[in-house]
Order: sequence, then structure tokens, then C-alpha cells
Amino acid sequence: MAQMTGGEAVVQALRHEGVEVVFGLPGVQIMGIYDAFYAQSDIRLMTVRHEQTTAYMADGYARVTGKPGVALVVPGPGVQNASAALGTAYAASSPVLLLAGQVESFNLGSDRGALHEINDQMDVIRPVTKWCQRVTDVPAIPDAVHEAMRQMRTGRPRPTEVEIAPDVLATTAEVTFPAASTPPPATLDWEPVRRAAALLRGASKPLIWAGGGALLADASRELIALAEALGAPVATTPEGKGAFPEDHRLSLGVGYYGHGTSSWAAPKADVVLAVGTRLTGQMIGLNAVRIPQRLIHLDVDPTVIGKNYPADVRIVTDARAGLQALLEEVRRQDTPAPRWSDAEIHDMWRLQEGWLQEKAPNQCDILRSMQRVLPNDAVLVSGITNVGYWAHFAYRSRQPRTYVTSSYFATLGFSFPTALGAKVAAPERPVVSITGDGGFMYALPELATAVHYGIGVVVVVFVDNALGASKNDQRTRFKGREVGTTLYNPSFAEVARVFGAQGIKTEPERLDSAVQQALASGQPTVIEVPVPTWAPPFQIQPRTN
Ligand SMILES: Cc1ncc(C[n+]2csc(CCOP(=O)(O)OP(=O)(O)O)c2C)c(N)n1
Ligand SMILES: [Mg+2]
Repeated sequence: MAQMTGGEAVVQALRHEGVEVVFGLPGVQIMGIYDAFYAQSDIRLMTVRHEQTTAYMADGYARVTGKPGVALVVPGPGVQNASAALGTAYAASSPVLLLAGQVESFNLGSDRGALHEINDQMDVIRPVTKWCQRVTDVPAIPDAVHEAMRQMRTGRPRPTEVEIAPDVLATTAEVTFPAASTPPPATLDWEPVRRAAALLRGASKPLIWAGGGALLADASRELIALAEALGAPVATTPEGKGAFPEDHRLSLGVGYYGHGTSSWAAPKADVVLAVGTRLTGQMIGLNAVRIPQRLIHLDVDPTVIGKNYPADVRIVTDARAGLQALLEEVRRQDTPAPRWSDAEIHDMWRLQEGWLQEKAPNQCDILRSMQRVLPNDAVLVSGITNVGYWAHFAYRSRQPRTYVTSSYFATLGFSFPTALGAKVAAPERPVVSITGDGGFMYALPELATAVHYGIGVVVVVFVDNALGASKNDQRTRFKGREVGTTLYNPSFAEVARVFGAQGIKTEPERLDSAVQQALASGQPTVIEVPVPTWAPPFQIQPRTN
């Protein structure tokens, strides 16, 4: 028990939950929380230049560490500014806690025009959170923060929100903090596991599809062990990229919009194990991959199982527990002989290579030159830009949590601010944001944040003076009627220098040495790369097998 203000209770509750850093932007209703950060050194408070960045940085931090990221914003416009980033974290099932202010308690629900008032703020937040709560008295604060964290540490991790009125933050009361709790072990029904193992053992061509859920559950070791025990190749979604090492002989890389080596493999497969993935249309494509004869769907969230494809066997548990159980069952009997030859898998990579050389040779050159100068533990934040989409196929991720996407939200502008959060989480590792000239402008002022806090991210900006994907859409679907898709840009390298960051302009052929120079300096660096407008993979028809 201790006497403290609501603001102090918030910061102490975060400390009890092991929070190391909070990304915020202050305002009158949350000054009680800001003040409680004064004269304490357990939690870093980093102030950014737009609320979208609070939640993007929290998300970037969460993707790299697996620990919840925390954002702190004022009500109304602050919450709304943060909501696209929160939606991105929701799409990617990433644990982000949004701490939001509110209007004074006496003004709640009154629509009087109080400062930053928005009617039914939680209705804005509910569609992009797993759980949200308004706290109305000081003693309830630790429990609310604890529950928000528990929600993100159990089951499917998605964002949560806690909102507190300023008068509550200013009130002093007796507060106790719940004891730290470890998440309960995952539960599991063995009956479907045994049926799934029998199907997989009896398959002539088993295939594994791994999504972001495999990364979120830190299930890479179990995934590799099961794939090897079954001789089953593994394709991932873009969100799951890196869950299975892409230099492993059983890797099929990424499947995306019906493209990828998996588009040759999946039609041959007779049993598919989908783990930690929604199997959305984006991942399967309309033509390339047929509904498998037998689908085993393993996910911690029962609502995704069978939603996009009918599942023959449903296993509800987290990816690590489920894969471990399957492995135990599969190993009860003789390990089956390899059902895919090395030559067969190699052939599919060769076919993909031919396709990449035909459709995106320049983007592949760019990605391979970046790959040459980046170590395996470098984090690549793949933005909504042409080279970002082709990176799904042409860049090889060899470790978990080294490749970050905006998932189905496809949020233009997320890459740079998310990379800032990733770099705060892993200052010793290279963090590279790939962005277009359209996307970079969303959060360009955060160059000031990068310089202020010495966050040495590398931002590679591909400048085609266009909203390229939209312009290419006009070229292909609208008979070349280009309207509203050309951009005017400043020199991004010069802009970077004005902010006090390093700015480099380079041709694509010299990108590798520019990245090396950026990494060697340790400074926040913008590398401006002029490119033409290219076709993205989702505007290219998948092959019909
Ligand atoms: C928030 C948001 N607004 C709009 C879009 C639609 N959109 C997708 S790609 C794109 C063009 C992006 O341009 P740029 O960042 O320059 O990348 P490029 O395609 O030119 O490589 C747009 C407008 C989106 N995905 N997200
Ligand atoms: Mg562009």
C-alpha cells in the first residue's frame, strides 16, 4: 500500500509490468502521467512529433522484443491520430498498449465541447483493440494496466487501451499493485493433434504454411524440428517471414498474392498444416493455390480457424505448444521418408527466380545488394512501396523478428516510425526502413525525433515522384489515364541534413555502399534512391497452373 496520485500510479503500474520505455506526446489531460515520469529513471519517456508515431514506435518495439510496447496520448485528436497505427498493430496481432487521456469526469458523455472531447472515445478504439477500459478511480489503475498487459501476454496478442480522466490522475489515494503473474501454460486438446499427426505421417506431399502467429509464439525451433521430422517444406506469409530460416533446404520463402515458390508447391500438396495464419486471400491468391485436399489449421484464436478455408482438423493452441505436440505425436512412429526431393524444391526456387528476373529484375538487384551488407540479425521494416513488396520474395530472412510488415492493413507511412521503435528496442542491431517517397512524407518530421534521441535508423527512400502503386494501377487497369498520382518532392538527402541527420543520394547500383556508410556512422541516415515507377506483385496476374 502506498499513497500516490493517479498519474504516479500509472507510471508505477508500468514499472511493475516491466515496461522500459513509453512513446508519448503530452497535453493537458495527461500531464499528471507526464509529471510522474519526472525524477525516475526506470522508464524512458520519449516524446515524438505526431501521435501516429507513438503507436508505430510502440509496435516496432513490440515486434523486435516480443514485449508489449506502450504509447501515451491525449484524448480525441491524439487518440484519432494514433488509431491508424493501432489498427496496423491489430492487423499484425502486435501487443501495443495505448494509454489515453479523457475529458474531466463531469464532462464525460456530455458533448459540451470540452477540450479534445470526442463522443464515445472507446467506440473509436474498440475496432482496433482486443480489450479496452476506462478507469474511474485511482485504486483501479494498477489492475487495469495489469489486465491490459495480461490480455496481450495471453492468447492472440492484439492492442489494448486504458483511458483515464485528468481528475482521476490528479487524485491521491492508497494504491496496491497486483503481484507479477506469469502467463499460464497453453492448454491443448490431444485428440485433434493425434488426428493431425496421422494425416501428416500418411501424406505423400505435406506442406506447412506459417504465419505471424509462429513468430508471436516464438515457435521457430519447433517449426524447424517438425518440418525436418516430416520432410515438409515451409512457406510463410509476409508476416511470418523469418519464422523459418529462408536459407534452410526446406524453405519455400514467402507466398503473397498467389506468387512465390509456394504457388508451385501448394497445388502438389495433399496435406497442408497452416499454423498461426488466417490464410487470407492475400496469401493464397485466387488462381495459384487450390484448396488443399486436407487442411490442418492450428491457431491460438479459434475464430480464424476455417474462416477463409474449410479446415479438416482444428487445433486451438499457441503455435509453439501446438507444433511441439505435433512433433511428439509424429515422432511416436518411424520418421517418414522425405516426400519432397531436394531437386524438386530447388526447381521451384529456379522457377521463381526466372519469374523474378522477368518481372522485377531491378528490385531484386537492389534487395540483394542490401542483403550483402546486412547481417542476419538486421531488422528490415518493409514499407508499402514497390521494393518493399518484392522484398517478401527476394530478401532472405534467416532469423525470427527481423522482418516487419504492416500486414493486411498495408498502412502507407508506417515504415519509418515503426523502424524508429525497432531501433530503440535493438540499438545494437542495424534497422533499415524501406519506404517510398509517398510513405516517407507521412512521418518525415520524426527525423527530429531520431536526431534528438540518437536513434540510428537507416531509411532508404525510393523516389519515383509518384504514388507508384496507384500510378501503375492507372497504367494497367485504367488505360494509362494518370491523374492525381504524381508527386512533387524536396531532395530527401538535403532535408535529412537540415534536420541534423545524415543524407545520402545514390543510384540503386551504389546502394550497398551507402547502407554500409550509414551503418558505419551509427547516425540516423536517409538514403535517397531515384527509381522509375515499377509494377507491384499484386498488380501482376498470378500464373494459372
Ligand atoms: C494509409 C494509406 N493510404 C493510402 C494507401 C493506398 N496506397 C497504397 S500504395 C500507395 C502509393 C505509395 O506511394 P509511395 O510511398 O511513393 O510508394 P511507391 O508505390 O511509389 O513505391 C498508395 C497511395 C495505403 N495503402 N495506405
Ligand atoms: Mg513513390
